[in-house]
Amino acid sequence: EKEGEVRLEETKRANLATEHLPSMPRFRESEWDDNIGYFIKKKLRVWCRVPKGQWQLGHIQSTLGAKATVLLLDGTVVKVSTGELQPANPDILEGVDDLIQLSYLNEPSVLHNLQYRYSHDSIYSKAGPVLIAVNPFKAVQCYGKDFVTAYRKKLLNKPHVFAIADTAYNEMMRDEKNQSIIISGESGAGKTETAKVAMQYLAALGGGSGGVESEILQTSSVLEAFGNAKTSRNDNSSRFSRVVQLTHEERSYHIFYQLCAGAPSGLKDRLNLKTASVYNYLNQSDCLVIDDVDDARNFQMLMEAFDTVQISKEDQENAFEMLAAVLWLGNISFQVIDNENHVEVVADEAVTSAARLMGCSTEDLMLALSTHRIKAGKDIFSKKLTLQKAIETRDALAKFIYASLFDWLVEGINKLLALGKRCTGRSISILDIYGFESFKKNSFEQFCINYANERLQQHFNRHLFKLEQEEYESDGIDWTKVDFEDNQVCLDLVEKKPIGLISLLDEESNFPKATDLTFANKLKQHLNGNPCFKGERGGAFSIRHYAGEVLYGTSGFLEKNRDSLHSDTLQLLSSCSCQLPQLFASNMLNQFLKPASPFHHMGVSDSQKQSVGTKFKGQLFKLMQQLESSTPHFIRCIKPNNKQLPGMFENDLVLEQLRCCGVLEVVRISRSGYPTRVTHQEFARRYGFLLSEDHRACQDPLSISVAVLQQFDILPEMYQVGYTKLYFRTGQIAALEDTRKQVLHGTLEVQKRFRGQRV
Ligand code: AD9
Ligand code: MG
Repeated sequence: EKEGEVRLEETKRANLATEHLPSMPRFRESEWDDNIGYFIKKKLRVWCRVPKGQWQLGHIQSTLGAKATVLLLDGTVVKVSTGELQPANPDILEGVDDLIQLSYLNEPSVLHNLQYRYSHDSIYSKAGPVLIAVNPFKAVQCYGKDFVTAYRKKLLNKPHVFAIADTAYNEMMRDEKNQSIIISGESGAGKTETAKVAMQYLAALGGGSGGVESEILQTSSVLEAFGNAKTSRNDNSSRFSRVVQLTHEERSYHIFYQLCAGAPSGLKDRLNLKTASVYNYLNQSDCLVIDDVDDARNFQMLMEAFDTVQISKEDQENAFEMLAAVLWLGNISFQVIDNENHVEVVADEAVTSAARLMGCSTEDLMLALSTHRIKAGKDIFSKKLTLQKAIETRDALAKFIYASLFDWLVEGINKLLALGKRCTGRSISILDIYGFESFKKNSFEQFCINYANERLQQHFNRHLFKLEQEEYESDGIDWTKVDFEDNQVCLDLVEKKPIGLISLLDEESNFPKATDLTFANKLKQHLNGNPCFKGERGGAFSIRHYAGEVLYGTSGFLEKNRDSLHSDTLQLLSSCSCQLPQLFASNMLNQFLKPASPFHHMGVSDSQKQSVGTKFKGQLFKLMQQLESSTPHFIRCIKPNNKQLPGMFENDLVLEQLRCCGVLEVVRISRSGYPTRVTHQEFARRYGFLLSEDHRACQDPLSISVAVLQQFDILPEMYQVGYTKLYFRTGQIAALEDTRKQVLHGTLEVQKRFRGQRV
């Protein structure tokens, strides 16, 4: 009985080990069991998961039932369940450029290969069509002009961002089709740096006389000053909204600190600018400086970059005014005036400065921040705001101004770059997008991010599928024997109308009495039938994403989904004399107001406004349209450690990311087909000498290849013969390779070995 119990425990553990790895490539049970005997007989290396969860190399000595005795390389002998063993690749495959070349595409092999390369400063690898970039956290010598030239002239063919950019460029010219380079990965993985490397290459191609090289490269300096901030995971993180709220030890956008530290005194006076520590939006996180970063100096560099990208002095001044307005908005305070918590704005330096910088009267600003106009039937009346509502209104205004400023910058830069330049009408887009996230606590932000990644993953799968299909078909391979999965069910869960997650969220957000809990119940009621959805306790739910299951708490979902920018605020902005946000405010007002709307002069009916979720979905659809009309190139960035340190490769962390960014998925998809591909010539050259005498008559590569396959009795379902290549299921080449090595080392005689022997 005891024995039985132990077995059961063991099996459970083995199952657990695989259960949390949904997309892990694994042998089918029978396949690997068949192979274990072979591995013992041939003394082949295996990966063995030792009790602490790490993988180590060793040799299986014997097996008894589901247990194996393994001799590890360091001499220790361990007894493990066979579920803890995976086949290791032969030596010749050590550190291959492309993971798909590995005979065994299991977790430890993939990790080992990346780590091996990383330790040799080969930070780039391929997984089929995907480029994997592991963040070196140090300067790696592979980006100079010489490298650009070498990749341009195809003198180098090691995996590199340059190679991807070069392919994109060539395919754009050859096919006259737009291209996109899609870069994903988690915070600090190196997406933005990778995007810059790609731009460096493309800018160099477009360079020469009158080229836009330096302008293009300087745009990143401008965009980073306004779009990046220090976070706990990345000192230079690309962010979206963090104007009004900061987490401990994180900063707002670099530009605020640069402006406060570096503005010349004349500008400072005009903006009534103080030091960063004075402003609530900046001082709330106890983090005003970054080690080794000089904000004042960076401000000077930004001014130079501004000049390079030809933003006029006047526009620069406008932009700085808006920044100062945002800072002063954050210092506006409220006074409670009755016992219902209604407020008035405190008339102080903050509100007068903000109003002056925005170009409206102090009274108008005070009114907009403390009251809302409400429509009841045909009447409009004014309603005082509670403290909480007033703060929300103020912060929403600050965010809107900042967002408008950013949009304006991007628009300006795009105009400049397009101006009078040779424009062929074709483009290469570089997408630097936030990767899949799964924390202990996940909220609306993670939901949006993961939804976007789910869409991109579908795009990715379909592209991969198409590529594979094309290759198989063009080489005359039977395509029906390959299965692929899709993630449409998960996308339906989110998008379907009227009972997808976003629709249900919108419905509930418009319902005044709704709470996070009623929302959670609504989800359970409508979505429980979808296999990707599970209602959880405590108002939570989980979604089975392609990269694993994520638990979301509904707390805050409704509030975050409502757009808190009130129509009154928009109206105020469009009447201001400040240029930039005014422009965007009137655009937005126009969008909401249908020409014949009876409310034309009273502002937007707030129910006409799109929710954040729906807007996000719309933007995502637009992005997908753009991507779908282009040829994609994928780069997956990996962060090897959380300390931002060079030379440190943490297996678990990397594995998690490989799964989240779909690399294991690529590997799995490739495994589901015939991952090993060798041309007839290569195959004949490498293994032809193993043929026994009766086959020596074969001359051409194809017949030699087929003869080798027959002599080794490789099962017909394990390979297919194409017009130019041989296609093998996983593991087949490793066995051949092993025999080849033994023959070469003289440990095996060709003649004796090959009479009807099966590999
Ligand atoms: V975030 O989602 O925007 O927070 P990214 O964009 O993925 O993140 P980023 O490109 O900013 O990360 O890289 C983080 C840091 O890693 C950089 O500031 C560099 O210090 C470091 N890094 C990344 N890639 C390289 C590289 N190819 N060479 C050297 C690098 N250092
Ligand atoms: Mg970034």
